[in-house]
Amino acid sequence: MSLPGESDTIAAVATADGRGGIGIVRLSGPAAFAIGESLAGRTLQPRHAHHCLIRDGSGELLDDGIAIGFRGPRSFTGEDVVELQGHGSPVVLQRILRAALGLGARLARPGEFSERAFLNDRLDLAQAEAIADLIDAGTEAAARGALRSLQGDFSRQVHELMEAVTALRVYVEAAMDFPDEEVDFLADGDVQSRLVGLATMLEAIRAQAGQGVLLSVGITLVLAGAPNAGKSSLMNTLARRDTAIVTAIPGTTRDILTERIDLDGLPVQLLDTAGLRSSADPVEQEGIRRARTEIERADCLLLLVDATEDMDLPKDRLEVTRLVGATVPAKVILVRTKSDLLPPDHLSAYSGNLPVVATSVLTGQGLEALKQCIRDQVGFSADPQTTFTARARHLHAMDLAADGIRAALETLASSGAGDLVAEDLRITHAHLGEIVGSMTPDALLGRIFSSFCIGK
Ligand SMILES: Nc1nc2c(ncn2[C@@H]2O[C@H](COP(=O)(O)OP(=O)(O)OP(=O)(O)O)[C@@H](O)[C@H]2O)c(=O)[nH]1
Ligand SMILES: [Mg+2]
Repeated sequence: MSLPGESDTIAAVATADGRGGIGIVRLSGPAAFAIGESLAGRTLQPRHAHHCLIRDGSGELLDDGIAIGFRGPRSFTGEDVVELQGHGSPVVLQRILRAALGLGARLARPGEFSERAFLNDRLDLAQAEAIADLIDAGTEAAARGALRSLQGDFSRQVHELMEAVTALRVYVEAAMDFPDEEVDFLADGDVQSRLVGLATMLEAIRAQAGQGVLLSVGITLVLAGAPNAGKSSLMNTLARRDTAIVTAIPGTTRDILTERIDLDGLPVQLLDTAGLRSSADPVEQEGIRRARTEIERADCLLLLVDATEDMDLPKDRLEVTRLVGATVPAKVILVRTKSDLLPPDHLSAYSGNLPVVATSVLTGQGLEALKQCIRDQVGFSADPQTTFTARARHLHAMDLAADGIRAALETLASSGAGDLVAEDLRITHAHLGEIVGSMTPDALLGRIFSSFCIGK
């Protein structure tokens, strides 16, 4: 990983692959202005848009565009940055990029612009990750949440907690400077109640971040059941598209079909699968095998049963597992389909302990209830006004931080040794620091930024 101030100049196409109205080649590093000015054929006044003819090192005209320079540290990366806006043709942009490389720039690694912004303290790590989440946002709510993280809503709460941990550690360490009073000092209940306060604060942020992970990552929802149960019909209705073929012939769907849908802010990857039954047809067998693989990977499983023939409904998860012939780690919802075919109130009572919803794609009955049931089952209750996006690695760090606080409470109760309590708090602080990047090992940073795309 390069160090701030010592870096070479990097370049990449910053806009998406493919054709567009405009495309941008971005340069960052000590030679950004020299290279940018050479390409633009003129001096660049910082923060001014200059119309220019973009030429390569040998003077060949590449495009007619705009150049804008930003002097560090007041730039995205904190270094000198130049952006060349040309026409959005992959060929033109590659030629401009090649010309920049010919003038001494190096091709940026994935995420390297964001990495430099982080190393130069323009962003903390959670904010840098929010850039990737914003670009990848699958729903409007996810985009809003990522923007909140980028603005620092999440980081601020983590920093507040870190400060509270440090304050308590200083307090405990101060007590150790007065050995005669240490025991009384730690035993008077103040440290304990502050530790409990920290645990409560952490739990609240953890809960919010958990919603944030659902918001950015979303869930995989698998539709499964016997042939003809109405899986493909429900898929098409939820996706509002005629993705899957629907016929009255059992065994219509064989491949896995997927759609991304926005379930009131929750990004959902919806999978339609082959109807489960024993079949001699090798094509259908393969479809059923794939269906079972997806069932085992799902976050939430909708088990569809035709309401007109639902005599044998599974009572619990164990029976579901037997019925679908696969392990089911997911939350399960029983969906009794085609309820329009039964006279009102003719649906037999259900005596099992699985959540159950009766639906009809013809009348729309039960569809809102089903969506609500899915949100409840996966625990999605994000407030669209306040939720920020987060990642699984943040939750993990918070769990380790919570372990640290728990250990401090136990130490206090058992030995009352101030130095051990202080050490538990130091560990807690370090885990929280991993979220915002103040204590993050290089290897982890490398992994995080390399998952970004080039030009980000
Ligand atoms: N009346 C009524 N018919 C439905 C409903 N949903 C599905 N059907 C009918 O049931 C039949 C099977 O529907 P599909 O959606 O193809 O069922 P599937 O579970 O995907 O079937 P396979 O792909 O064969 O496993 C079709 O004739 C549908 O029109 C419903 O809510 N009401
Ligand atoms: Mg089908």
